[in-house]
Amino acid sequence: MASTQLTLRSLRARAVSAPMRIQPRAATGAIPNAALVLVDLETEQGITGRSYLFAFAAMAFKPIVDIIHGLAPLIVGDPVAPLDLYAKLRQRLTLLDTPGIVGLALSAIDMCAWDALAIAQGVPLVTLLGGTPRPVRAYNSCGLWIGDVAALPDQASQLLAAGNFNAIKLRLGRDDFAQDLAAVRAVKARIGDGVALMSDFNQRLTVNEAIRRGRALDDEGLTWIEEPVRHDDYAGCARIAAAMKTPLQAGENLLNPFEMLQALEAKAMDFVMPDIQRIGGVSGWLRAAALAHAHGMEMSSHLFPEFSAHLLAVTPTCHYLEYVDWAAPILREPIVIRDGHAIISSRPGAGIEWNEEAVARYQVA
Ligand code: SMN
Ligand code: MG
Repeated sequence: MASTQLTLRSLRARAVSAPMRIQPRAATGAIPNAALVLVDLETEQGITGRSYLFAFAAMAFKPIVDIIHGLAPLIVGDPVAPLDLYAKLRQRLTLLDTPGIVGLALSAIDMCAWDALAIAQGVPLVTLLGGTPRPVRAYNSCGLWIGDVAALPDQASQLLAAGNFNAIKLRLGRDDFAQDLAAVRAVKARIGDGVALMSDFNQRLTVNEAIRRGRALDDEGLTWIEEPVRHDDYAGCARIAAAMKTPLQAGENLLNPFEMLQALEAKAMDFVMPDIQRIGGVSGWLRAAALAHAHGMEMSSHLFPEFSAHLLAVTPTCHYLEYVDWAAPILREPIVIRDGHAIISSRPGAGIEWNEEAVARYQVA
């Protein structure tokens, strides 16, 4: 039986500002709401593919929405074939180039296209990609932000209990390293050695300071130290990775698989964690996964737990899914965590369906 070819009819992007249960405060500053752009790719056949992007700040809403709507006329009437759509748009955008907001838009279109294809086949995305739905090990990344150290142990216990997690992430990068160290020790004392504790500096340090802090943290039992310095300083990252025993984790800012290859070749990290909206959607992720495999390197995800669960399930060096609940308020069925693992639902596609009532409540003009 020949399957129906999908034809792209329209792209629709909407901005929503959703509430967060625990307000993030990384070394980069506070994030008051989840600034999301919801994308619907409609087909002539009535199937809709869906994805969302993190705009991170309200000021980015309009440019992202405008770019997505501006790209639509270039591909309306085309087959919903993600690699072809990307190749066509990439060629048309060569003079503008594609990092930044344009790249986010291309990733969103790619994710929507794969979602639509999986829905058309009536299978979860992971199945279309050649895998099977399976639980994916996750860490809870919804808290332990920069703030009062005394409050961290109780929050760590709460984060572990919500979903029976066995891994959580602590944010570091305070001006005073003594406070960072106190935070690590306070959380470790509460959770014990059987629980994985990740940490993230959000690019806050210089290379010398990162080496100093990294060595001082080496015997504290951290699973990884993430983004100690500017993400694109591959030589600096390589020096830091070589100087500490704790694995250096990075990758959320890699803009495509080519950048990832350069970072891998520069030995800029020990673990890698691409972000689906930057690395190039589902298609970019699969290419990145092949690179991580070739380098024998553990690969984790960054945000987007819904799509990332499907992708990690077909990633040869699958390590950890980063769990955040930031899109949960606007999703009909938020991803479920059971026994510290993300559960891939059996519904067709990537599992993104909007709770339209909530979307109407949080939509930004
Ligand atoms: C992060 C992501 C989103 C907001 C703040 C911090 C962080 C992570 O870099 O890895 O989760
Ligand atoms: Mg990070």
